[in-house]
Amino acid sequence: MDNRICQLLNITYPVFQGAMAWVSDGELAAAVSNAGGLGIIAGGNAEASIIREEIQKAKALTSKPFGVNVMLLSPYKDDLMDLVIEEKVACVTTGAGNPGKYIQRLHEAGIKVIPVVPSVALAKKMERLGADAIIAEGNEAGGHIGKLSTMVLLPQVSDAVKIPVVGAGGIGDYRGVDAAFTLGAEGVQLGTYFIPADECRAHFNYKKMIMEASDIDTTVTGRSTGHPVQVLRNKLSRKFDLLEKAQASMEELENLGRGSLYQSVIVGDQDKGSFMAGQIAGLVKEAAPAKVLLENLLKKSKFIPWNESL
Ligand code: TUI
Repeated sequence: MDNRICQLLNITYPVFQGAMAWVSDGELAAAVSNAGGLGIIAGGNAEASIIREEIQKAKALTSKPFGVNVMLLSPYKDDLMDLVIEEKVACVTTGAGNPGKYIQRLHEAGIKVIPVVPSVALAKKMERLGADAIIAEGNEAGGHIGKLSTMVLLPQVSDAVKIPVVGAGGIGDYRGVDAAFTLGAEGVQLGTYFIPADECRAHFNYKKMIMEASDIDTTVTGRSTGHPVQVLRNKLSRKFDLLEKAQASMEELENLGRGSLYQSVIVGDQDKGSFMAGQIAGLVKEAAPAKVLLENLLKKSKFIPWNESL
């Protein structure tokens, strides 16, 4: 495909599997990369030794490029940056902060740097500091979100920078893909869409909750903490709401959140888990191998045609 994201990363389709803490491990990332997209291992809040194993798993499962996401609120972010340089991964995406101080070192190691940005200002700053591309993620996305929706963020970011822009947040089928391209994107990133993938480790209850979600089943918790997080509504999200309305302390809210991703992704506890998901969950109905999900995403797309022979 004549596409700058494909050329930059040496991939077949400009489709990223968004990083999801605990969910996107080496196996899911390798499956998406093998299908021609870019799989991304989520660093989350994990220690470097855990992510090293996932990188090695991915390397054993694919010879195609894949990425690692470094979440910049992680206490282990510096260790993870050292790790990706040592392991020479193809690409690093970042979230929840400004990765400026790492860009030069990553480039010296031959690693492409693609930060997630929630605003035009940060997009311009990232371009100035040498980012290879950026991901403009709207607040339809799951997990930690910015202020603006994809519909308004993407065209403004696309106009503001010359580097290629990947659209994210709210994409769940070929219409979303083509809408993102119409708004100026040269690639797309989807997270929630890949949760039901056969190669995805998420507990069956998590997959089922995504596939059974309706249009209004997500909510945003944590607004009062300055770190809003989009999740499926459940007992835990309602507890969060109540605590926030009662103006609970940061410490109380942190205590409630602690371990909640382990509870959702690994244990599958529908009450105690934090089931991070994008607003598009209501459209996500299909469980299949990642390759089939990618084919079904693209086969009707006018902008990223699926190629049967690849
Ligand atoms: O990072 C994400 N999604 C995430 S991170 C995460 S872990 C977490 N859990 C609880 C609270 C906070 C984080 C779960 N999901 N998406 C990318 C993203 N980046 N969304 C928003 C941003 C962002 C926000 C501010 C990027 C840069 C930024 O810059 C601020 C600055 O320092 O200039």
